[in-house]
Amino acid sequence: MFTHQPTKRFITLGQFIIERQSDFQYAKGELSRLLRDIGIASKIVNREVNKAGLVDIIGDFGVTNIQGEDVKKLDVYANEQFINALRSGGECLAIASEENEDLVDIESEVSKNANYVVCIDPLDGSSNIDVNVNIGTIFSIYRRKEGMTGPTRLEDFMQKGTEQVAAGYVIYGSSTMMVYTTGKGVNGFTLDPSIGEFCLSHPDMKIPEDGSIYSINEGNYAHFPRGVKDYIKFCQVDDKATNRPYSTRYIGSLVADFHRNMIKGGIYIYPSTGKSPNGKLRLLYECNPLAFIAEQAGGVASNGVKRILELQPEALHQRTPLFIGSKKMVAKAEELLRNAVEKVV
Ligand code: AHM
Ligand code: MG
Repeated sequence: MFTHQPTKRFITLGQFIIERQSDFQYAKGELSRLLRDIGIASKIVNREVNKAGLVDIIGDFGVTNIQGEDVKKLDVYANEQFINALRSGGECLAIASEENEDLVDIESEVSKNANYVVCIDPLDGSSNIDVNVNIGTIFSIYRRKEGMTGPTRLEDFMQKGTEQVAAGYVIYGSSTMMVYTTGKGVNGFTLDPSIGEFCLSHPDMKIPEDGSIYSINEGNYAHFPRGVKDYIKFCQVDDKATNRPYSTRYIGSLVADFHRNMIKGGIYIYPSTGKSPNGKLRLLYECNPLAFIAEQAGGVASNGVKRILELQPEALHQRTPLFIGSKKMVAKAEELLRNAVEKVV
């Protein structure tokens, strides 16, 4: 006898965003449309990332971005896609992008009444583009500051991470995923290439409280502060009871390292170094969005002393050290940093 098996219901990103719209206090659909626009642009970027080895789209573009790094063609392409999507969507007033020194003002008729600004790293992990290793997109969304009218100003972007209304990342990997939060937990969507839709695959993501993976570029060891060196030694000690030595995993793409640690438990560190006292990573479009996601998933993000989300931004491309991931691991790193400072005093 034939018994009807109910088919498992697929929830697409678009459906999910609409279902959850009322979670958000300004539930007018504007934020939903912004997230949808970012989702669409990321599918276009994904298509190009996937054929990066086939067409002449990889390789240096021949210009240097404001961070002094070589810009790859794909970075430029991704930047344009996200800006275009946000421009035509009508909900975004201005964008702060890793690829643009100044704010990108969206001067379009459709967006003149928009209420949101977006910070974005369109293609993070750029050194991995030409070697077929995971790269990602990171984004953060803020509502314009209360009472601000007229053209966008820098102040619209100088808001603490605690003010983010949404943040997320896209990982272009063995499969492509979008993970985001609007402050009510974290959900992950995997792109089903057969239907061209992101489908809910990782509902209510949680970072394990503890882990046994540490991710840091140990090549810079000699330049690390004492406390970071102490933490690395702690990770390497043989101690069965605490699962040590931990494993080291470092892809060199923040999104990929963070995503793995989200799922398996772990810590990602980019500390200050002798050469770069504020580390390498940017507060607005790398650290704040991932810190929001980490906290929403039960993890922690700090600059070693203070919660990332409470840092007051002072410049668009400001950098900060980052310690992010499983609660217990970040707490231990902070403890050793404190101890090292006390020893010196
Ligand atoms: P990018 O935005 O220019 O790609 O730089 C950020 C990347 C992160 O994805 C990654 O974690 C880090 O830089 C790697 O830096 P390093 O090569 O110094 O370890
Ligand atoms: Mg980056």
